[in-house]
Amino acid sequence: MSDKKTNKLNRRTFLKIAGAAGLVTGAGVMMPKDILSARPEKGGNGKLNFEVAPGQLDDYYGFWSGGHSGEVRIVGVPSMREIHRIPVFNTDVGSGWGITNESKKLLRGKAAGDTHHVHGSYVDGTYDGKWLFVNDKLNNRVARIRIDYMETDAIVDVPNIQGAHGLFPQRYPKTEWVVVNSEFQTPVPNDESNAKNFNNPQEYYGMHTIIDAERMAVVCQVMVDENCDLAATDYKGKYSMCTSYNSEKGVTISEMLAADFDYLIVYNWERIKKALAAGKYKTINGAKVLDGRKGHSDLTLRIPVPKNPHGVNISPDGRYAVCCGKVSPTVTVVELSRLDDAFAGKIKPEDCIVAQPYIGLGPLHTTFDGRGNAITSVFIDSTNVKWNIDKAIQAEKEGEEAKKKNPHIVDVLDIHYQVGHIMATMAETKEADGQWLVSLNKISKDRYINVGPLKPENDQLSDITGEKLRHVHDSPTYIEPHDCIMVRRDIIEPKVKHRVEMFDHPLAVTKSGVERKGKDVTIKMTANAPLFGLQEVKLKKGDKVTLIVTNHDEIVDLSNGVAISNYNINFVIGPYQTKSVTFTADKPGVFWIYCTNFCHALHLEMRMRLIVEV
Ligand code: RUQ
Ligand code: CA
Repeated sequence: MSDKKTNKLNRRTFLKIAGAAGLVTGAGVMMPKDILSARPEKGGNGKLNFEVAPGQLDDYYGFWSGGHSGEVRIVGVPSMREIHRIPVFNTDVGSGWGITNESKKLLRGKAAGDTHHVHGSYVDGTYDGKWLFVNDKLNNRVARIRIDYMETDAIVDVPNIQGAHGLFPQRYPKTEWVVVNSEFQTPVPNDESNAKNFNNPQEYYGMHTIIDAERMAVVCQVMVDENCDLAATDYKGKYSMCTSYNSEKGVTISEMLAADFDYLIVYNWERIKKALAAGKYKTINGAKVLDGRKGHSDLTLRIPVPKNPHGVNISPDGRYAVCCGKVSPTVTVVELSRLDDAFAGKIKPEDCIVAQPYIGLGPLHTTFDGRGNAITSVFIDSTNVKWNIDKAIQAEKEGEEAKKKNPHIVDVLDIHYQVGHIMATMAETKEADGQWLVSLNKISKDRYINVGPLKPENDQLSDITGEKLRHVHDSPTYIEPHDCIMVRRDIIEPKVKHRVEMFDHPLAVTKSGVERKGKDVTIKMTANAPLFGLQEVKLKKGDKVTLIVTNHDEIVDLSNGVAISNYNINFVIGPYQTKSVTFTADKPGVFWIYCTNFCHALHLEMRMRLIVEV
């Protein structure tokens, strides 16, 4: 193997020749997809073509939260093919997430999580294709994913909260803040210094936390008596909000259901900024905590909503917040232009409500088609209900008789079964385009071949371009997608790189070698299929070893795996990527380091010895 280049696969040789001929450039690589991607014309009128034929590409990037798998997934829409997984709050042996030093530095010892809400960063009310943000309900963190590499690049721990749930980025003028809610109330602080309140639920509080998107650090927390469930921001950069279902401060189900009303709580950003500037906060566990409690504060406004409400979603024209009643069969429509007057005390909070139409049993979340219609998921009925916002408001004006006829209901679609979130394409932006709807159903029962007691969830795709919702496709998903967004391909695709910038990683290796300082050994190594930059490394038992590997292969889609036999180490590096691991060479013997990610006709020969001497 004197000249490894002569041993490359034919395709690679071709690509290299093509590169020399100028077809492959540093700036952009011509991929076969540019030739094959054209999908047939959009159908419309309820006749969209959902088939993505071999070689064709999807029209939308779907970003799915993976629930208690702790990850984020990329799903192509409308094919519903799972295209990629982005590890976040989990351990992923496929990529080495939770194994490499780079990922461990972000995870700080917590490689388990529970993601619920993925949202993109915004400029002027629509996605800018820069970041995704996702919550971890388990360990109370927020992660940021950089879209160019589709990798988690920052994780912030949020103090003073539990049940980090609803998350939403600022939509206007751009995402500087991201809000995250605490679904569970706890003592604040929740440690021995406050032990007197452990058994006193009246002294448990919720928090609406504001995070700086650029720095990924907590800006402040607004403390409230209630719990803070789902989150939303308006389209003007003035308000964020949360639903609360436990205004009772209950600690049992029956206590949490005692009241007929809970709240949509609105947070006034201008007043929050002023209170911060005026120093009106207490610093608790490093976070500036503002008092947003009823009767203590002008930072918050409470709009009463029946009963144990869940989702809150803003219509794409920025006019309405739609709150789902969950235990009430209604949704509550709040007109956002009235909030200024309500905060100024000119009208009562409940005067912001402009409609409260009947939807069905167990309304949870609402999405929008951008043509004045809302679609609400109804858990107990197992339906997606399409309804017209203007008609609901009109009937409310006309009174009870008009309301009884339910003039707002456009269509009711049965789903299979028990829907949580639903989302339409681009629906959380001002560019909602009303093409596709995904119903993230919690239960699949009989929809797939039986795989044992633990069955997949069932994501159902509907064409929403016509008057009626047209269900076209079922897609099983691994436990458990909670929520998703679907972003037009032209927003995301130009931002996504085929290879990383090699020197983004400060330790990128250009020359292989071993450095020793006493018992500390650093192995620097290149990988270029089918060769590691070293053929063997000799260690002494007890050495503390850091192995840094950089993939030097310039070919797009040529990744290398680095696995150390019997040392429980395995990670993968994409083109120009660097990752490192640190371990103690505690087992003497000969251990093969080998490539796990098929890379070459001589992939199996891509291995080297680690010799741990006594
Ligand atoms: S919640 S089923 Cu975690 Cu988004 Cu509503
Ligand atoms: Ca309640």
